Amino acid sequence: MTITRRAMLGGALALAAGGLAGCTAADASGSLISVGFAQTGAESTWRAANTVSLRNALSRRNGFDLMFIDSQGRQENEIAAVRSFVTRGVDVIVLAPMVESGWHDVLDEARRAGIPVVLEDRGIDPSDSSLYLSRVGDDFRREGGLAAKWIIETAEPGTRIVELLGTTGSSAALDRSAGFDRVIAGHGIRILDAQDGGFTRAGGKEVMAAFLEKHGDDIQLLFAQNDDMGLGAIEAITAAGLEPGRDIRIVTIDGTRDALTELVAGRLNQVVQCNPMLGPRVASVVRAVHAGATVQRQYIAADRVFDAKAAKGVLATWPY
Ligand code: GZL
Repeated sequence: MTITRRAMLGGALALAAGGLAGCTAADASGSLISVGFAQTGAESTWRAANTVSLRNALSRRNGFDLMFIDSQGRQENEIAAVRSFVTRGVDVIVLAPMVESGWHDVLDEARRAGIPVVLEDRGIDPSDSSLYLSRVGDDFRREGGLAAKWIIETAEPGTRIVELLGTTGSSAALDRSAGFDRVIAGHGIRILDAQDGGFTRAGGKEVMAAFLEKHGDDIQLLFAQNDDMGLGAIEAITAAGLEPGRDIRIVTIDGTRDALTELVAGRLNQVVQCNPMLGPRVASVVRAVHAGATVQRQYIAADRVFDAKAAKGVLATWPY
């Protein structure tokens, strides 16, 4: 993930200037870069870590004047937040789009106002791709494929699974499903059920309880599209008198500390990382965009997979 040399040099010069001006790294003109950041909400542990990473990186000390709006899980709030940033005339807008659709009008307003948009985390409808300059995030298709790869490597053909899906219409859920379905196809894995658990712990617990009610002992394995839904499912599986990780094996995505802890305890069986620590890269892209430098269309974070042994090795110092 590299930005153009000119942009990096520009950033370095700005940082140097800022350093001389009393620990605030302003831009070349000596002023702060005003950034409006519209976040989806606080639906999961991953989201909380993502918000901390961006707020720390887009700090005053780093040369930014940050306006942060938590959209409380409602797209209408997120659209209103972007519109308010346009009205205020911020220098750059950072958007974590809750779902892929519905962004054309408000992002077109930003374009007409001459305000560049950078996406962080999820993506938007490809037909609107001209309305943002760059996306900083993770490869959701790869994550879904890695979850499926673990299943076909460790489960017999005919294994019966259920899926806890992320927020309907979000690129994270759509692309994880696309990656999972592509890899799992043709291996005789039977998908009994799949339902939106909203990426929340409560949603995972509620939907898993309903799956157990409906399918009972038929369920042999769970794929949860994020850790928090998987952690909620552990509660439901335990309440049903079954042993999570043994009676029902579980693979999740995110790589949060709580999930790695459950992995070591044997209540989860595999965790695919989705790195939330996107702040430093978002800050460098915003700085480059503000300096008029060219940036890549996307910057994809490196993700890895964890089994219990790998989790044990990192847990003591794991950052989120
Ligand atoms: C993925 C992100 C997803 C996480 C969830 O990048 O959009 O949203 O997997 C979070 O935990 O709520």
